[in-house]
Amino acid sequence: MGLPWVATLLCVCCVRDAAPLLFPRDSATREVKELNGLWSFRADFSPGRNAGFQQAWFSGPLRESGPVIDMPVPASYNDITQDARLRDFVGWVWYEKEVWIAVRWLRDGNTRIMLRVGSAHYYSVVWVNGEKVGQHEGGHLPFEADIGAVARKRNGTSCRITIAVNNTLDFHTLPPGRVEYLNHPKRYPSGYFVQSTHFDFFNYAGIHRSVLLYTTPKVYIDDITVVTNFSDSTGLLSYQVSVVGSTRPSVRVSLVDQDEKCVASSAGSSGLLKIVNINLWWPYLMHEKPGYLYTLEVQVTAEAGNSFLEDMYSLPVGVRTVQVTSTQFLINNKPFYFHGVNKHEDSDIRGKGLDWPLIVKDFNLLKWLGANSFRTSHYPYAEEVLQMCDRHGIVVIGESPGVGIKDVQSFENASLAHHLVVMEELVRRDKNHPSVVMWSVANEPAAEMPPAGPYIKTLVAHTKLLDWTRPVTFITNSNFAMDHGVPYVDVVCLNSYFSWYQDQGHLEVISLQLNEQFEDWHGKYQKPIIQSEYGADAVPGLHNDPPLMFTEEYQKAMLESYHSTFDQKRKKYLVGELVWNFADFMTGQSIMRVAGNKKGIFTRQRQPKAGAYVIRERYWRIANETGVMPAWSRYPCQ
Ligand code: BDP
Repeated sequence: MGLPWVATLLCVCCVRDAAPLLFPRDSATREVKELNGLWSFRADFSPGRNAGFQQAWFSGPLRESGPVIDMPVPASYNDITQDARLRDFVGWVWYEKEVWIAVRWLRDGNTRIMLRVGSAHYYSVVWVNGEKVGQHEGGHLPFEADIGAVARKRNGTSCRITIAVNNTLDFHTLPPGRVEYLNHPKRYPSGYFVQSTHFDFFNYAGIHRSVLLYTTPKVYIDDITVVTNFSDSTGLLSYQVSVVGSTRPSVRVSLVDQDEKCVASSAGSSGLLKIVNINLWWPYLMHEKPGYLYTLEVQVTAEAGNSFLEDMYSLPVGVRTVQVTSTQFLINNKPFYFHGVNKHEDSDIRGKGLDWPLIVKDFNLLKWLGANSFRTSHYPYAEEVLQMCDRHGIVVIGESPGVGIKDVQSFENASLAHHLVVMEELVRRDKNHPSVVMWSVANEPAAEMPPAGPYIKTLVAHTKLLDWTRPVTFITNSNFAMDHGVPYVDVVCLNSYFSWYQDQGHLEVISLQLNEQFEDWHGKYQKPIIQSEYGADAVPGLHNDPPLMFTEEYQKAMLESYHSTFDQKRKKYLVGELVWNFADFMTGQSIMRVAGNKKGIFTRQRQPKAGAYVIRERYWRIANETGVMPAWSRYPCQ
């Protein structure tokens, strides 16, 4: 049986808007207005989930279509109400907000008025005053629409913004999923369906990041690309500025240091800046001043008709290099060891909604742990998080939402085509972040299936075309003899759960199996390796000595067993270890999970479990051993 709301989805797929490039920032020529707060909300509970489209809920105020409730933005909608139907809802939900647009924005025909959604999961359609202005496929990445023309039709009155969001996943979405109708009349009511996925984190949905309006002049800085290098104490920054709205813009750039001194400048839409006595961007715990950022100030002027237009944008930039050898990962030509974590965007009540207190708390915990890195498992995180990483020197492996690609249909061309677009959106969004040192195109695809070979090969090649400066990988958990994807990566990233998913309870097998794992993969590929996941569930407060599965003692003992083998391989080709997971997180309901995945070394409320103390001791010890750590940061002086 077909899914009516998927049909709706297909027809809006035909047109796609360009994804935004630059993070919206205020400047002398740009204004930003946040639309966060309470929105009106209505889930479409109709059997086909398509009443909203049939009855055109976008054409008038949402409250006139039926009952609406308050919904905070940004937040997932799932845990906000007491309605069980909404928690596990699949289909279209509708958001609406009335907003005022400043008259000066409307009256100035040389001002572009952009509506930008930081992310909405999974498929979105946007209307302003009942007119469709855009749509976007994929959660976790921003999209925007120029709403100037529509807004100006109603000069001086408020604007009604309607956003319909659908969380339905199918074989070709990213991540993939599946809606199954259960047609057994004695066991399920008629029309009953469920959505299933091959990933364990809960498929939170809604508007997850800020919605905002921002302006630019009609001639505007559309994109900036920065590539950095250095030679001795001279930094090199090559830049490219793309301007839209004028064929002959005049572009000036200047690089300003943290003392607000201009250290280099140039004219022209591309060029090379030389910075004497460069302050390189260094990871946390690798230098006295980690995360050093300059500001690239870009100014564009152009004549447009009878007007003289000007646009300005300030981009934080860090100067650093990344390289990979057969045994090392180098940052600024020095061996870098990832002692880090995997995370999720996840918290109670908010789900995947952007939450500043949580973000800052997590950075404080990362520093407390002595962690220098994380992977954005299993999707791109908010840009605000990457900006924090840039400033604090936390190194990032930026991952696409390519998680749970397990069915053969999900390797078909339709999936690949979308996956390539997502990599384009991701690289365009994050290419200028010095903290991002590697791209991960997928997590644990079924890499032993033959179609995985060409699929991963194409993805990696495409990503390298988009960005030749960073290594590219995907995360594998397949058998080294059967994996079809690893030949194409720069760094081998391995997930393994010895004594957990196999040999349950047998901690004594870890060192043998882990040693085998490393020797097999390095022997075959001669590439550096990162242990990209390992860990054990621990129910906080559950204890047993000797260690039993699910106790804090077991988590601690498992981590320690892995660590002794890591210490041997670290001297050879192991370039990183990322524990699974930083914090407990919500999952779909199953007998495998006790109210979520408990492999966090912190609870979901960010309280340390026994594993956190093991990791903390270890990471500070590793950082101390590198010998480049500043005195102020020596454990336990934090
Ligand atoms: C790995 C997945 C991760 C899961 C983890 C687990 O990459 O997303 O949460 O297993 O089972 O295979 O805890």
